[in-house]
Amino acid sequence: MLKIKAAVIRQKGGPFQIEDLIQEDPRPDEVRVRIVAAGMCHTDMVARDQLYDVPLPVILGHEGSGIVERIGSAVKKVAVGDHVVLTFMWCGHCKSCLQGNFTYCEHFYPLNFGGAREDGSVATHPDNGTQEPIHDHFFGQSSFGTFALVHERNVIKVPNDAPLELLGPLGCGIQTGAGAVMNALKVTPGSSFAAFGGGAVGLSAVMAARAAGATTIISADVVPARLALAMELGATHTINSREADPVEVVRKITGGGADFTLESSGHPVVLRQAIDALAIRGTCGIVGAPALGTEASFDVNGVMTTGKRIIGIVEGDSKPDLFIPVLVELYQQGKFPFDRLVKFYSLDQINQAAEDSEKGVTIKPIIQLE
Ligand code: CXF
Ligand code: ZN
Repeated sequence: MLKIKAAVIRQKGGPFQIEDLIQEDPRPDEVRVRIVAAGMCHTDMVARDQLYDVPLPVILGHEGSGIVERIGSAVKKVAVGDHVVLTFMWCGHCKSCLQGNFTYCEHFYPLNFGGAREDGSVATHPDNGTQEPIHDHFFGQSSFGTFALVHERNVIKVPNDAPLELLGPLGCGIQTGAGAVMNALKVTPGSSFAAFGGGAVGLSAVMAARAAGATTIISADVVPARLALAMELGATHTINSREADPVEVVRKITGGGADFTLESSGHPVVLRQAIDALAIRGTCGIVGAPALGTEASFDVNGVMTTGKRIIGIVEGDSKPDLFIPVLVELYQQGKFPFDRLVKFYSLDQINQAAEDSEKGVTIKPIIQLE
C-alpha cells in the first residue's frame, strides 16, 4: 500500500479535486510508475462531462510519463528506474489484438473507460480508512496523480536522454494525430492533406504530414492563434472556417480536393466538410469524438461515384511499443517539434489547465507532478 495524491472527479462536469488516497501494491503483471507529468486530452473532458459513461468518482489522466518505481513478480518488459510513457489499454487476447490491431481491441471501451482493471477491481481508496472505491485504470493508467498502477502492456520504455516531462502526450493525443497520417491514411510524398481541427491532434497531423512529404498541407480551424502555429509547424495554407467556406477553399488550393483529410473537431458539420473537401478517391479519417450516439450525414452518391473512403481511426492505429519510440526519435531529430504545443501546469492548477484547454488558450496542457 502506498499513499498517493491524485485529482478526483466526483461529479459530472468536475471540478478536479486533489485528494489523499491509498494505492494497492502491484500485482504480478503490474507496474507502479512515479508520474513525472501527464498531458491533458480532450477525452479527459469528455469523461469529466460524462459524454462517455465513466463511473464516478474517478481519477482521469491518460497521457502519463514517469519512472518505474516497483514491478510485479512476473513483469519482464521494464525494470525499476526505467523511463516510460503510458498509453491506452488493450486485452491482448481478442481477435483484433491477436492480429496486432490493438486500437480496435474488442474490449477497448471497458478497458479504457471502465474505471477499473479488466477483472472489475479498483486499486485506489481514500486515505481515511473507508473502502470507498475510487475508480482508476482510466485508459489503464489514471495518471493525474503522483503514482499510477498499470498493466505492463501499456508501459512503453523510452530513452533516458529524452525529456520525460514532455513525452506523456505521445501516449494519446500526439500519436492519434501522427499515427492517423503515418499509419492509417498513409499520407504519401507529394500529396495534399487537410486537417479539419487545429488542436493537439490536428497539429500533430500537420507535423506528421510534413515529415511524410505531403507538399500541400492545409489547416482549418476557427482560432487564429492555432492557424498561425500550424503555419510554423508545416502547414502551407490555413483557413479560418468562420470567415470562409473551408470546402471551397480546399478545393481551390488543391485544384479539385485533397487526397487526404482528417476530422479531429468532433463536430458532425465539420466531418461533412472533411468529406466534401476530398479529391476523387480521397480518404477522410475520423478521429474526433462527439457524445455517444452522435450521427452525421454525407451525400451518398457524392461519396460513391467518386470512390471516396471514410475511415474511423483510434489512437492513430498505433502499435505503441513500436510507434512511440519512433515519435521520440523524430522529435529528437527536430522533425516533429511537438513541444511547440505544450504548456506546463502544477497539479494544483489542473482546473486552470482544463479551462485554458477548453478556451483554446493552451493546445496541450501538461500537468507536472515533479
Ligand atoms: C479516444 C477517442 C475516443 C475513442 C477512444 C479513443 N482517444 C483518446 O483520447
Ligand atoms: Zn486522449
